[in-house]
Amino acid sequence: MRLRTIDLHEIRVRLRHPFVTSLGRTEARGVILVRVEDEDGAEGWGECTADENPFYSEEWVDGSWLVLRDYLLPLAAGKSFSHPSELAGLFGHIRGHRMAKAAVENACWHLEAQRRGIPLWKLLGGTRDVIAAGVSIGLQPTIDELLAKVENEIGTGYRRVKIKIKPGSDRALIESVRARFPDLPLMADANSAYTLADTPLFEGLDQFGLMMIEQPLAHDDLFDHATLQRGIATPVCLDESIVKPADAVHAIALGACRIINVKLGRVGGYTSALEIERICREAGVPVWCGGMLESGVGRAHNIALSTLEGFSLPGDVSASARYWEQDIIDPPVTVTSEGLITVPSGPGLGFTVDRERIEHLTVRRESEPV
Ligand code: OSB
Ligand code: MG
Repeated sequence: MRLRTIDLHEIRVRLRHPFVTSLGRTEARGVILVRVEDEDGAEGWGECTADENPFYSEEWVDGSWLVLRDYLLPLAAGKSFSHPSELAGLFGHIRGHRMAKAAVENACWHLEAQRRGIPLWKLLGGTRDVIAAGVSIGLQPTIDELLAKVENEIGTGYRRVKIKIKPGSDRALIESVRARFPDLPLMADANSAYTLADTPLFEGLDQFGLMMIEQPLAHDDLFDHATLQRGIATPVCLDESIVKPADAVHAIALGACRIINVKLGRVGGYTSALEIERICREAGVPVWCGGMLESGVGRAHNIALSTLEGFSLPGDVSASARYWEQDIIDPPVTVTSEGLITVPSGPGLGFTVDRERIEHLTVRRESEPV
């Protein structure tokens, strides 16, 4: 493929419901979409999963926009590639900015699948034609509202529920959900809100049979997570701490976690995500696909990633309707009453990207023609 054009669109979309975590509150998202087109007119789409603020990671929408506009687009435009994995090497001398890099690299994977006329998930080496969906439920104003949300999601069919916790809103939430739903596959995500001084709290959670506790400690730590994991029975799952394959190697060697959440943006794109999946599969560490409140483009990429063999646990990939009044792909992502997402069999992402809707929502654009 030779990239003839790369376009950036920033769309602004309101969430149907605010999403609250220990990091803050999200009511709307600015989503950067990358569109690549090759000389034959084939196209691919990628989504930058950076949030509006640098709270979950160092990246944020305005910073990603600049690094895309001033570095990544000029580097990639006009270049020829025999495989989309070559993008990772092209961007290698630029430190960090993984969500921005992933948006371009993933768009090129989509483009390559389009060129070959095959589903992207098959190009990736995926083996599932159906994936198990889970939900991530944000902090709610009251425990009763949380219980109602959980009940509603289970009623829709979701197979596993993750709830957000933060200091002061932790044990009581888990205790209440567990008491009401004794057999529910349940987990909690702290988004780095605790320290080793909170070890007694985590010891106390062992009795609730959580599938895992996600990212309890600092976003850039492995060592303290290893100390915590040695002291508790509940598996630790790392999210923020794993941004590249070497982190997965080190986390496993240290015993810092027993499960890893893989997010395409956080780890810098498919090449890195595939490597992490392989490392974990060979070490017997299950992985699952995390979410970043994606629009349809990012959501469709998450479905493709989730078809890989190592993704043996339900992820945070759920229906478009949980987030958006109207998604930017057609059809929107839906979930069966058994909590499953059928992987599309068509070429590329297997969904149509709704150009008209994207134009309507666009608040900023940039184009690198050649
Ligand atoms: O920690 O997994 C997280 C959303 C934004 C940033 C970080 C996280 C999340 C979620 C939501 O948990 C997952 C989703 O529903 O997309
Ligand atoms: Mg998380």
